[in-house]
Amino acid sequence: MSNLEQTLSIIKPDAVERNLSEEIKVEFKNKGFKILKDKKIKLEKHEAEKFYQVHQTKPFYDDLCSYLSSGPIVVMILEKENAILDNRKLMGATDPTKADDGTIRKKYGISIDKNSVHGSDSPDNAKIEIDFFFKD
Ligand code: IDP
Ligand code: MG
Repeated sequence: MSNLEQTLSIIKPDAVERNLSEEIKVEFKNKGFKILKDKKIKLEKHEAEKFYQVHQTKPFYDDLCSYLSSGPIVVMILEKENAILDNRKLMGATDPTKADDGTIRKKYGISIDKNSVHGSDSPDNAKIEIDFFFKD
């Protein structure tokens, strides 16, 4: 059965600042993802707080929101069969030191907070996150 999905991907400040955006886009394209929309933006802290509100009870929430709003990011809608799970696989584990070889976080991630990419974790969140950035 076909399961064409869209997911929200973010290239985080640590990767944008190291000029890795184009290289990371190639990683997605090489795995069959179509980049339907993309834009480079900078979030205000209150916007990052809204985006990450599911994490608001976590001890790292404030640092996480400061970090995501610390510099430009690239947000993208990726499309592919099983895009949500396949993007999570391509990203690798949250902590780059635990990520498998060949994953984006293993290759580019610096630390658990500066882990270079975000990807939606479920169909519901993919819709919410795509709307967050691309609803006109
Ligand atoms: P994910 O990005 O792999 O989905 P989540 O658990 O949703 O991971 O956490 C969101 C983001 O919060 C992570 O990408 C990472 O940047 C940050 N984060 C997660 N756990 C920790 C932690 O224990 N310390 C610091 N930052 C963390
Ligand atoms: Mg997550």
